[in-house]
Amino acid sequence: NLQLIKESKKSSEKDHTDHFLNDVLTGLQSTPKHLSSKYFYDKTGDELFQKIMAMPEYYLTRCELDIFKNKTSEIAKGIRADQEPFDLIELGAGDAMKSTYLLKHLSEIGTDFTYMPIDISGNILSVLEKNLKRQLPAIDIELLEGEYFEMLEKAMTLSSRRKVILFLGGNIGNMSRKEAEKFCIALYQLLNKEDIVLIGFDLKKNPYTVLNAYSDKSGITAAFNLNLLSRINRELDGNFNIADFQHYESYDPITGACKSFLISLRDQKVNIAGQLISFEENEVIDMEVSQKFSRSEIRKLAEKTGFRITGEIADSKDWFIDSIWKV
Ligand code: AVJ
Repeated sequence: NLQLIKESKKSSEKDHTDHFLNDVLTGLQSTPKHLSSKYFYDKTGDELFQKIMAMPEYYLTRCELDIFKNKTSEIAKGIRADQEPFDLIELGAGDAMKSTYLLKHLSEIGTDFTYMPIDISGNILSVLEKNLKRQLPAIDIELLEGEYFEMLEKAMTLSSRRKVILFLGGNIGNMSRKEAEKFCIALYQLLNKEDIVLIGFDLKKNPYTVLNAYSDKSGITAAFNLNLLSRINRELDGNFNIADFQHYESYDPITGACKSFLISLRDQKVNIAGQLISFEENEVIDMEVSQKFSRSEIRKLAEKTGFRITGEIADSKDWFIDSIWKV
């Protein structure tokens, strides 16, 4: 009852490297320079992100864990678990630490479903697989390794039941406002009218609380960003000198954009797969956005993209919400 699905191996590994190289070169040849945070998650990146989730400053995971631990039956009711049968698809499942509480609850109440976690990191999916085999050996699982939409389309062909989509952790915050709208519209078009989406949003709060979560004193978030340069060195034959770059975090409490940058500490040239990229001293690479939302911004996003909000589950601090959307 467990299966791993990805594109056929031989062609896909080369395609992934080509795609990665192309994105990196395009991003670093643009003004301003940028890299995509979706590439943070190789094995080292996965390990650093697990360390981030354990940091005292990084409240997001604890808040959403509070929801999944203590409001599990509210979630089950929100996704109408006891109504018609469904399959559960999770976008960016990671190690599935939070969703495991829901999975446990669903199997306890005798729900028949297949769990389909999607993640770009094959490494974290094998961690997830190990955890679930130990904790919930009876559950049907289809591991889907790849990008959100490619694998969502695959999941649609594998499942003949109603769909419940989990998109947790504030992962939607890694998209720009435009990208988030496009994403939600595409999701709406893919789904059927009985399907439900549960999306996690990190709420706007004291700006220091947000800023500290992404600029920890121990330097783990800095290492998480710098690891992408190391990954480029490893996988794309780059020669970044990591010590010549410094992490910088900013938070704009009006727009809710928490942004990560890497600053070039000197004039330098970096070689990536034979291409030279020039950096000026103090030039930055735009690395990641982690968008924070107000409730009215969430409402606008749902309305603009066709969804109807049918519920909202907040943590006890009211810092994070899982919003339930119907097609
Ligand atoms: C995994 C996207 C939810 O944006 O909060 C953590 C990634 N980046 N610290 C986030 C992240 C820096 C995280 N998400």
